Amino acid sequence: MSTSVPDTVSPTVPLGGPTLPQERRLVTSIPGPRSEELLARKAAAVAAGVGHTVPIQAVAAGGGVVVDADGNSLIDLGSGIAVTTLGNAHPKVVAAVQEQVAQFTHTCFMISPYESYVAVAEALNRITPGDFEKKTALFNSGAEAVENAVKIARKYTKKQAVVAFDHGYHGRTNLTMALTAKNMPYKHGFGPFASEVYRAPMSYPFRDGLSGADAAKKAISVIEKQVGVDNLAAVIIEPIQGEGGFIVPADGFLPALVEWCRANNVVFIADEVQTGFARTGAMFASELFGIEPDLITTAKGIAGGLPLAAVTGRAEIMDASHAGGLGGTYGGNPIACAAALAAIDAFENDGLIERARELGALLTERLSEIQAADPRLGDVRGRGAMIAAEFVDPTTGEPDAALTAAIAKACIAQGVIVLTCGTYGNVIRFLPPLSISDNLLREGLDVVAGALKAA
Ligand code: PLZ
Repeated sequence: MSTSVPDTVSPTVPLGGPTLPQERRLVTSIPGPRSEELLARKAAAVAAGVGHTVPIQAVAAGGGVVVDADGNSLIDLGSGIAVTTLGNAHPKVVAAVQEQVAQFTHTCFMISPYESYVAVAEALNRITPGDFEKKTALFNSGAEAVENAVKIARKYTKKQAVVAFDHGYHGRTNLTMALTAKNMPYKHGFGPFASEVYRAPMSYPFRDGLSGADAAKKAISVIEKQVGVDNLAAVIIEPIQGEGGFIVPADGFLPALVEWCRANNVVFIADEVQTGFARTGAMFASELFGIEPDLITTAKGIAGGLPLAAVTGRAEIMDASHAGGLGGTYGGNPIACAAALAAIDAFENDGLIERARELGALLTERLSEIQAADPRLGDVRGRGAMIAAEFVDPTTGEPDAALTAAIAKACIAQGVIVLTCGTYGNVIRFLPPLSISDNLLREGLDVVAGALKAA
C-alpha cells in the first residue's frame, strides 16, 4: 500500500494535516515580513541559546510541506528532526489526541494508572526486536529515555561505567551531554559532565576504511584496556548515528559488539531515538543489522509529534530497579500515549516501512547521480528515509563544512527545508516525512542539485 499524497493543488490553506496543497510555493522571500516579525520577538523574548535553522513562522504542516505565516509553502525534508515520520498532523493522531484531551489530560501514571500507558508498553514490547520477555517504561524526551536506560543498566549490573562512541549523540542533559561526542554546540562551556563515561572508536567506513570486524576489534580493545569489563555497566550506540552524520557502521560491527557485551555481563543499549519507527525501512534499525539489543531507547517518531519516549528491553534488566525507582510527573502522559497508539497502528498497518524503502531508493538514486557528476559529494549513505550526503574537498577528501552550509542555506531560501549534521558539519541529511509525494521529494532534490552547482 502506498501512502504517498497526491500532488493536488487546493485553493485554500486549511489548518493543517495532509489536505494542504502539496506544492513548493514562494510568495515572499524567506523570511517574509510576518516571519521577520516573529523572529524579532523571538530574539527579544527567547534565550539566545535556543537557535533555529529555518527562519519562518510555521503555521501549518502536513503531507510533505510546512506552511509559513506569509503563505510560503516549503518542502519538508527534515520532519522536525525525524519526528513527523508519519506526516505532520496525521489524521489518526489528530483524532486520537482530540478524543483523549476531552476525556482527561493528566492523572500522573505513578498516582492513578490508565490503560493507554500500558497499551503503549505492550505494543513496544511486541514490536521491538528480540523474541524474549520485555518490559517498558515511558518518559518525555529522548535524553530522558537515555538517562533512564543507563540508570537501569547500572542497577542491573551493579557496575558504573558507560561507553559511548565517537560521533555519538544522546542528548543535552548532563549525563547525555557526557555521552554526546561533539563539543559545539552541545557541550561547550556546559561542564563539568557526568563521570564514568568513556568513548570508543566508531566504525565509519567512508573515513576509516575498516571492516566491521576490525572496527569492532579496535573498539573492544579500547574498552578492555581503558575501562575494564568489571567496571562496565553498558555500551550505548545508535545503530545508524544521527547527529554525528548518518554514519552506517560496516557489516559485522554491531553484532560483534553485542556478542562481546553478552559475554561480559555488559548491557547493550541501542539508542533508536532517531532511527526508530519505520524511518530506516525497518521498524527499528537494529533489525537491519540482525541485532537484538538488551535495551532500546525510543522517542521522536513514536507519537506523531507529541512528546513521548521509552526504554524497552529484557524483562529481567528492566525489573532490576526497586519499586518507585523509575518515573517522573509527565512520563507517559495520556495524550502522548493516545497519539503513540494511533501512530504505532499506522506504522504497523499503513505500509510505512515499505514507503520508507521507496523514498530511500529514490533519494539514493538521485543523490548518486549528483555524486557521479560532482566529486564534492563524497559519500551517499543511509537506509530508508534516513539518507545523507557528505561533502568534501575532492582533492584532499577533507570535510567541506562551508560548502555544506552554503547548500543548506540556498535550499532554505528556495523553499526546501534541509538539515545538516556530522561531527565536521559537512553532511546534509534527508529525513522526509513518509507522507511526502515522490514528486515533491524529486523537486526538493532538484533544488539541492541546483544549490550544489551554484555553490
Ligand atoms: N538520541 C539518537 O537523535 C535527538 C537533537 C536535536 P531529545 N536528536 C535531535 C538537538 O539539537 O537538540 C536524540 C537523538 C538520539 C537522543 C536524542 C535526544 O532526544 O528528545 O532531543 O532529548
